[in-house]
Amino acid sequence: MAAINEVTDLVTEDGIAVLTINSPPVNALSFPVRDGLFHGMSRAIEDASVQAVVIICAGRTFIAGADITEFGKAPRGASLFDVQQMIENAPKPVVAAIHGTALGGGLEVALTCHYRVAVPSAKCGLPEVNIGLLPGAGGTQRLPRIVGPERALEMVTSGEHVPAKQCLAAGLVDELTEEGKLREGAIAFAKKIVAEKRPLKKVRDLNEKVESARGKPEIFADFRKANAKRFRGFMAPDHNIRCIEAAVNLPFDEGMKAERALFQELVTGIQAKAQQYSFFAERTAAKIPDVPADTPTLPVKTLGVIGAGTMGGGIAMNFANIGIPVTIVETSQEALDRGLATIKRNYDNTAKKGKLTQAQVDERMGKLTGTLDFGALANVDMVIEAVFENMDLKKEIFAKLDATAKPGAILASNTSYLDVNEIAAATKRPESVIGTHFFSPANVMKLVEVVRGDKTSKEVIATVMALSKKIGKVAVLVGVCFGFVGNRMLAQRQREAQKLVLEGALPWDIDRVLYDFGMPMGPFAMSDLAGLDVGWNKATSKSSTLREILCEMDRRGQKTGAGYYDYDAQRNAKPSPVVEKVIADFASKQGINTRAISDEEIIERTIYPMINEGAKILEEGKAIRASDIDVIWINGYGWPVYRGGPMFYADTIGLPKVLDVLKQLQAKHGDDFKPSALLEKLVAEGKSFRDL
Ligand code: 3H9
Repeated sequence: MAAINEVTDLVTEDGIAVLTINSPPVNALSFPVRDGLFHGMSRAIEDASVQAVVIICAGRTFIAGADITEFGKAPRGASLFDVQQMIENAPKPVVAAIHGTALGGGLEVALTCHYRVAVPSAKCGLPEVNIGLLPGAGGTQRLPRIVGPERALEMVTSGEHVPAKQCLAAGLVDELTEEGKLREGAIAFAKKIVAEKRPLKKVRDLNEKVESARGKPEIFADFRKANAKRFRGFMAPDHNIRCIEAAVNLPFDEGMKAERALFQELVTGIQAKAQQYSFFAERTAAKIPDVPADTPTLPVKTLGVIGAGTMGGGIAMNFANIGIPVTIVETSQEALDRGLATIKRNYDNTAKKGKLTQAQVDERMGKLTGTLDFGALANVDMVIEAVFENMDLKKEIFAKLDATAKPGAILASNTSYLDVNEIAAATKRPESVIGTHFFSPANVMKLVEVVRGDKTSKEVIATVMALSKKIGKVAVLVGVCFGFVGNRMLAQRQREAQKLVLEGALPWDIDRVLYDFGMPMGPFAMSDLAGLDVGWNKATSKSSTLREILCEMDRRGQKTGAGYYDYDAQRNAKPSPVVEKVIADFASKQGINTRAISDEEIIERTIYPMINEGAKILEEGKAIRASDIDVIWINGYGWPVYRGGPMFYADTIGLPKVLDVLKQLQAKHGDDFKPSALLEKLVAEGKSFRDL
């Protein structure tokens, strides 16, 4: 075996050169990998005894893309383009042997090979769009030449990882080899190519599929229209579409030039930076400084959930989905039946969309057991309590759990606000108690705030973080404080939105500004969706807030056909003249003079205090790092990923400006805007949140 460099080696067996890349964790196309490929290929080409070349990877995956950490740095060594030219123009067949995932630049390298083989478990995709980019190494020009422009549009704008069998059907892969025997399979395939004297197939020369789409601009217009909502605010999807258009309308080399120019626009822009930051932020959130990666974890093979309401049911589904049996405890048969029926309905709806088979629905439902017997929790490995937010009730439940659950069982609370230490103190085993704050709907939303109590053990933290990943969630560790990270910051925005309405901005103005900023909906549309009467009490309601007045008028949100907005039968919202009058009357009763409020002020009043609260959270050590806060906002509240999260956004505005605006707002509106000490310090030191 001859080492080409520290991450590649070349060995020739029976006339077939096998060029192996071994660059953990994901064989990304870093400078040494590119160099190794370049020199390995040139050696194999020069060697007259070599009849064909197989490019294969060691470790868990084929090349998973360009090395994202190299973007923005000075180029070094062989470029990806040089490598691809060398492969595509090789005078002997080159076969890509794919396992794991061939993604982005990885698939683009494979597409310059003359043939591709894969194991059945492999997947291929061009996921650049998810990091604000487009495939910039010919992917947008070669892919449609194999799969056709329509399928290519779908693939590059969704970034989906396409299973090998589908790749085979689409012609993206030429042959599947036996699982676990990729090397042997690829060598045998290469020998077959040589024996049969098959041509050196260059994807760039396959023009039939792109040519047949030429002169049909409706393909692109229709696609843009059908996906406008999905692409809202993002730059990358449209740039990807423009590249596929170029593939259809231009000769290959011209199309490559268009791809390059559009790639450059994206890679130098703020959206790509934000989306790449977010990619790494999500992975960094799993790293906890004092809970090292080798911390032992506890086995969680069975779960108990207390409460079959919306949250309890959604939480239970996450575990049933991965085959963990769940015991759901309720206090009344009626509530239990209702909860289980809701879960069944959710699964059935997913099945109707073709995303689950009936057998899968039955299997998952089969993992759920409902009971009224609290004692059924005696043997489970972990319990998640999901009853309503009442400290006395939670303490009572945890005391009972302490008496019931087996030693070492993890006792988790799904509280969204309450003090996990106080809950833990109701047991004699606070080291086993932790918060798992799921977001609603819990079977859909990706975020879990994992709340660390003062006494929570490291094993319990490590277990819950790993388990969250297993059920497909993004977990962020946070400390105990009212509302933890997400809801604590949200409270700032809600307070200001309510105040702004009395000062003259209408609910739909505020919602429009925040929607245009990229949020899924504004605070008033959100209240209407959730129901204005959550936490409202008719008996004690005294028309003392707008919300009370609206609830008293039976305008309780979408469910009553009216809230801040009026709704038609299809739940389409319309600004309400009634509400406008209610607001005007209430403001005048309060002696507030209304005024015109600009969109800019709406952003500053609602978002800057959130940033300030985020800084306080960091100051108090309730979040480990600024990027963790951003992960929470992107995955729990739909903050637009192309703006990177509130803390990243603050850095892009510049902290001196944020501080300055907060000071002005403090002078006008009081200490709700008092800048945090951390923000003052960072500005004084010329630093940003990312420097922390
Ligand atoms: C591109 O290719 C551009 C080209 O079109 C053209 C250029 C001209 N770079 O996710 P995991 C790290 S753009 C650097 O936890 P999994 C990751 O940070 C790229 N590092 O594992 C983590 O590090 P750590 C297009 C990368 O098994 C570790 O690897 N490709 C890269 O759950 C493990 O990652 C993509 O967008 C990278 N490209 O999932 C694919 N990828 O351990 C992005 C990963 O220190 N990657 N790392 O935290 C993925 O989707 C997933 O990582 C993958 C594995 C599915 C591969």
